Amino acid sequence: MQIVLATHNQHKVEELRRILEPRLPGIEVLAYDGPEPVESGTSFAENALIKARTAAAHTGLPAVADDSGICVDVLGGSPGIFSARWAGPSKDAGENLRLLLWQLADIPDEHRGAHFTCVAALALPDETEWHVSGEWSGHILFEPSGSGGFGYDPIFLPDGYAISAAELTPNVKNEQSHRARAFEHLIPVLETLLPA
Ligand code: ITT
Repeated sequence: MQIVLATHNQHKVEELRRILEPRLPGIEVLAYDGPEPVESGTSFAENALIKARTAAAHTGLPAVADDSGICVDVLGGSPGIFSARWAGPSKDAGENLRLLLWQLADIPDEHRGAHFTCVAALALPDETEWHVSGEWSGHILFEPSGSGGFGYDPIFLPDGYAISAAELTPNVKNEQSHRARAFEHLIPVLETLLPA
């Protein structure tokens, strides 16, 4: 059985392969290279479903998508679904996190709470759909630290850790993250719906 990962973000592909492949023996996880869907939804769930539906329709295979982002308490949950393009359409991770740090420059540590959210969606070619979510709580640092991970990881201090998400090993991030938590809920669905 094959499933397709409906993302153009190579970092997500790597993390999702590491999360899914050991748990789904017999299921081949393919990368998606079809048209990029327009993320016109107003929630993580809507956008995740748009991506999964688009890839399922294009490939004729079950498609799994991830819509994710960082939600900062003092910004009312922003950047949220706009995380990838927070500083503009180029999706430049460095510019995104510099803008966020600038916006939080005067905010003291105790008010820098934030969480990552991930909604994982599954769409089958017969139009059956499913979505589940996961969160990862922490704080926004005052400056970037670490070179692992991607996106906002260098400025995210996960609860329970004294190092940024970009300083965690991939194994630890892939056990703890919003993505790990969302897909932990999707794996039983995949096991039930998709014969190996
Ligand atoms: P696809 O839509 O093709 O999947 P994308 O990167 O545009 O790729 P999203 O619209 O879901 O995906 O935006 C996710 C953004 O949220 C991502 O680009 C990062 O800026 C941020 N993000 C999500 N998960 C993250 C993680 O684990 N670590 C750091 N930043 C993350």
